[in-house]
Amino acid sequence: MTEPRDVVQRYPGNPILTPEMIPGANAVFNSSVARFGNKYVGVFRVEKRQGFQSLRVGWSDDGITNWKFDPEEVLVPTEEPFITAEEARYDPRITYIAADDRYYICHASENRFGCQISVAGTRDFKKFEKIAVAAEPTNRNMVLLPEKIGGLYVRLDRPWEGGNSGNLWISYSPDLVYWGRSECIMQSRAFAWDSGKIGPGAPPIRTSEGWLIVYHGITPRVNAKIYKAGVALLDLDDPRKVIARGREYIMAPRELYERVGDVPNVVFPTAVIPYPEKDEVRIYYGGADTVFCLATAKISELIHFARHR
Ligand code: BMA
Repeated sequence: MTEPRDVVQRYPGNPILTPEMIPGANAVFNSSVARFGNKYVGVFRVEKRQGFQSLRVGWSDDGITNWKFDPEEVLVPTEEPFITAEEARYDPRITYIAADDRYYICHASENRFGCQISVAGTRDFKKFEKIAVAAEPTNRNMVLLPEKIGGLYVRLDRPWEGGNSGNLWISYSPDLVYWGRSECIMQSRAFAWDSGKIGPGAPPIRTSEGWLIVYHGITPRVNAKIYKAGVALLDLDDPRKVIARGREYIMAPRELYERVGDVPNVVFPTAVIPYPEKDEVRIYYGGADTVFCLATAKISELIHFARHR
C-alpha cells in the first residue's frame, strides 16, 4: 500500500515572510491575505521585539513575494468606551463582502478580561472603521462568511469553554454589531487529531458543493498542544448544517518552520483564496508562531477529502 498523496502542497519557497524581513519584528505569523484589484493585500500579525502585538498592512503583486509594508500600524488599541479595554490585537482574518463592496477584518482583541473578538471594515486598507467588539471573553477566533444569508451576516467563532474544549459556533447579525441565533455546529472529536479545541480557521469560501472551511484543531499532548488543519463543508443555504468533515487532518506540522519556532508544532490557517478557474486554492497559514507560509490545494480534492478521508 502506498501512502495517499498529500492533499495540500506546501509552497517550496516557504516561509513567505520571516521576522528578518520586517525591522523590529520578533515574529510575523497568523496573518490574512486577500485579492485587491490586480494585486494582493495582507493584514499581518507582527509581534514586535518589545513583545507587543501589532497589525500591519502589506501589499504584493503576486501575494507571495516582495511584500511592501505600510509604515504605520493599523487598528491600534484604543480606550473607546464601546470597545472594552483593547490591549492587544492579533490573528486577523479578512473577508470581502461584495454586496457591501467592503473588506472586513475580524481579529482577537486581548485585554485584562481575557480575549474578545473585534470587527473592523475598510475599502482601501488605509482608513479603517472599528465596528464592534463582537463577543465577551473568551473568544479568540472569528471569521465572516463572504455573503449574507437571509439578509444577515454570518460568523463562525470559537467561544472557549475552559480546559481543552472549544467548539465551532455560528451566529447571525443584521449589522455586525448585534449577534444572535448562536448555535454550536461542530465539536472537537474525542481521541481524534482534533480532540482539543477547534476553531475557524480561514473564512469559508463558496464552492459548488458547500462552504468550504479550513479550520484548526488541537491535538493535546503531555508536553504540548499540536496545531493542525482540517477541512469541512457547510450547507450553502443553511451553514448550520455540516455536510462533510474529513476524519484526517489536511496539514500537520512537518517542515522545520512548522516544527521549530516560538511555539513549536503549529500550523495555523488564516486565509484561503479560491481560484475556481484553476480548481485551486491558496491556503495561508502561520508556522510555529514565528513565520508566515503558503500552501495550495485542488478545490475538488479538498471536497473529496472532506467527504471521504
Ligand atoms: C492560539 C492563538 C494563536 C497561536 C496558537 C499557538 O491560542 O493564540 O495565535 O498560533 O495559540 O500558540
